[in-house]
Amino acid sequence: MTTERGFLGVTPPISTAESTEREKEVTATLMEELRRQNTFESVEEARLRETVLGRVAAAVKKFVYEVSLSRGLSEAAANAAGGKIFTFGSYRLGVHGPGSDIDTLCVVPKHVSREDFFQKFEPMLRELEDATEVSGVPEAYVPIIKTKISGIPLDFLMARLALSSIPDDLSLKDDNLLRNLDERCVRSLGGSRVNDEILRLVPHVEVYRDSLRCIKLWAQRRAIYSNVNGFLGGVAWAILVARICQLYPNATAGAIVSRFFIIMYQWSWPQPVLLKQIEEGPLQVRVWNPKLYPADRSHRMPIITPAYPAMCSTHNVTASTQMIVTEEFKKGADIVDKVIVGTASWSELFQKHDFFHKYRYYLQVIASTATAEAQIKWAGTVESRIRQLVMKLEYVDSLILAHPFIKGFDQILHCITEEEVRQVAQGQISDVIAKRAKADIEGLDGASTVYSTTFYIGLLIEPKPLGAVGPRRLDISYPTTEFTKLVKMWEKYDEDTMGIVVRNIKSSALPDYVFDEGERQPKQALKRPK
Ligand code: 3AT
Ligand code: MN
Ligand code: MN
Repeated sequence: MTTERGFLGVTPPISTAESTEREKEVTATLMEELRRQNTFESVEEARLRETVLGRVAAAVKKFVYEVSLSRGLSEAAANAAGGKIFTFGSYRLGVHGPGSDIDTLCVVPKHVSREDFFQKFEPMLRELEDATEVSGVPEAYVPIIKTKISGIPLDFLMARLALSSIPDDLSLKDDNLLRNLDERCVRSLGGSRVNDEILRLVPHVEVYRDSLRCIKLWAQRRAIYSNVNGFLGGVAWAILVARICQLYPNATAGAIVSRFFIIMYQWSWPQPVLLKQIEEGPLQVRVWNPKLYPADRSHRMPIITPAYPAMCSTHNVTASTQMIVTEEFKKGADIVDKVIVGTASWSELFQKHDFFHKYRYYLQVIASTATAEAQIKWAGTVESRIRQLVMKLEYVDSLILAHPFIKGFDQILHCITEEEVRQVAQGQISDVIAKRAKADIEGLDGASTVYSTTFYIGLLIEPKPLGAVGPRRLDISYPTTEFTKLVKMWEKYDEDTMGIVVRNIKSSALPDYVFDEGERQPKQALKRPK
């Protein structure tokens, strides 16, 4: 599928050549490696997903029907009101793995409300056979119901259109559908509209899928797959790979992947990555435009979503994360070059990151509370602010790079004294405390459980100037104080139950839990002679 100009994208392709024999060979070995890495689900799981989706589609229709009747519609009108599901996310793109969720948007007619979705549809889901873990978050920025049906995780979003019925052949492509909708509905429609548009804008969906599967696995292994932490999230990776597919419309996946690394390494940021020209539309909402908006001008690696309203999917990238991602593009390019000439295998591309071996100093950001529920929210809030800390650290003299790790580490610690609680919140966790079980503190006076999540930031410090004496002093008190002040400004922050501590540690003080078994070099043992 191409446009009237004969190509997809904002420029003509770089090459329309077919892949060479060698590129076809490496594509075959790439697919073998992706299978070996367990990125594909089984045939049984694929079938189960389809069955589950069939049941979900029927449940949505039943939901719309019942709400319609309760609003006084006739039996016939209630039946005609319809209701349709659209999948998005990795399942829709066809790049999901075993255990991935199915992101599902439920589209309902105008007489069905968001309250109905949480008050009627959510209980209906609970009633479904094999449904477990149904939990709605109506107050979220994008309201969501998370659930598991027959073991398959599903995320449900909801959009109410300004239509009296939702026919089975409805498409969400028309921008005019967004008119007069609630903002939450516009946001909920976004994921699905972006995915559908990407699939329309790539020359060969199969090649695109295989290439994206490879890049997603690589980005996860290299710990640069995360939107909150200032790296690239799923949508951004999906757009980047789609752009390379546009530039080489007849290439096989192995060739696409090899071009991907070199083109992304050499990209002249902040020139944006676009899959099509940015369009205006019917809403009073901002469309990404660096000429008009200073905030958009500050985007370092803009990767723009293709559906109206165009948005930057990489708003969180900082100077540090840009350097890290760029370095990974370079490493990827070198490996793929070797794969093509036959001196390396694809498995090298998927080597685990070396974040916890790379730096001499790390910051620990420790968020803690007294309950599991509070911890999810508090840790999430702290995590979403870590990029602010990274940006402040970038201004510190002699700090070259502040490298945030893409996930936090959760611990549940059972303390028997106030003093222990205090220590744990500070990140001083003795073996005794770490090993204590819940049963050990049951019934003890003054005992309590602490939930903690620790985030890590690697610090790359300029080498000492030649001839300088004494250790280089790194003063990070200002950024860390400012950061703790900032997170405490959260509207639900509670001084009595929520802890936040930032501390600087040497790499030798990293806890064992950040390493896989056998990964840690036995350096510490050497340091402590008996
Ligand atoms: P998985 O295979 O599921 O890991 P995915 O790309 O499908 O990969 P998600 O299910 O996390 O990833 O996200 C799918 C889309 O849902 C991406 C984004 O448009 C939207 N999304 C993800 N997380 C959130 C969130 N917290 N709030 C709103 N939308 C979200
Ligand atoms: Mn998903
Ligand atoms: Mn999801």
